[in-house]
Amino acid sequence: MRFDIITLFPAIFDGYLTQGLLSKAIQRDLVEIHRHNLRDWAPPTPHRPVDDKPFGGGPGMLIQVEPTVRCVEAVEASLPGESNRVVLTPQGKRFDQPMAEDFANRDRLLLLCGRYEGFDQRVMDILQPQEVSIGDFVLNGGEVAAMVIIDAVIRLVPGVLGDEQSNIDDSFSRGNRLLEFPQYTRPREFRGHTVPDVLLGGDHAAIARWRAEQSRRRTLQRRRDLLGDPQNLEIDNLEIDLNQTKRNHPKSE
Ligand code: JQB
Repeated sequence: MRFDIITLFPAIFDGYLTQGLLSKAIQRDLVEIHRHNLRDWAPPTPHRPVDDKPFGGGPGMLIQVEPTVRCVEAVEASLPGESNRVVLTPQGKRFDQPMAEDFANRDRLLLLCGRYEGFDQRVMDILQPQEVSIGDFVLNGGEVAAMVIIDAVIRLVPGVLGDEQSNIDDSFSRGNRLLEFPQYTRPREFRGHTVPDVLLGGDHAAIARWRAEQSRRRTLQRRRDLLGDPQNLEIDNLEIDLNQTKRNHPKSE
């Protein structure tokens, strides 16, 4: 799988590309990541400008359409086949595990990272990229979001992870997913905090039951929205909070 990243700050990716799973996947030729500095397509004046003030006024600067479109066209002209353009933006469709699965099935992804207040609208009108957001908060640019996308996608590329992970990822993307149960490793006791007895007993059926129950409880309490019918979410959360209050402060009833 090949990623092409268009950015004004290619060095932001340096550490991410040279550590851990991703650097191994690159060494093994399972993943290719190419960065393209948008500034290379700026006018050849001393300051190489790529941004300007918004028409109609308002704060900040926008990335201009001309260098962006020229950059994308130059990158795509150097490669065969489909490119799958994606722009990171707070206005985009929320990134989730099914979208990561979808991206992992493409040969190539072109990630457009903005800065300042984002791109001139004509970048979207002309290039028609898929507009994607990693969540409801405001970042300073698309680079961190692009790393999130790459991180979620490469672990779905065959061979990048050990095969044992694939089942977990599959069930997570199929929609009927639960939060993970708590896990423990050595030591068996630290500062009076012990490992639940059931995990030390060797009764594998009992362990499976305990883990399933923990997953169900956690999901109900923390992420009721994962279980369906978001209409009941507020009411359910209120009831859960009430029950917790009763459990933790029984005298307050
Ligand atoms: C500039 C970005 C995100 C890319 C994702 C997410 O876009 C803006 N609009 C108004 C003010 C500031 C910005 C900053 N900005 C390019 C750019 C933010 C992505 C971004 C994002 N994907 N939050 N923010 N989930």
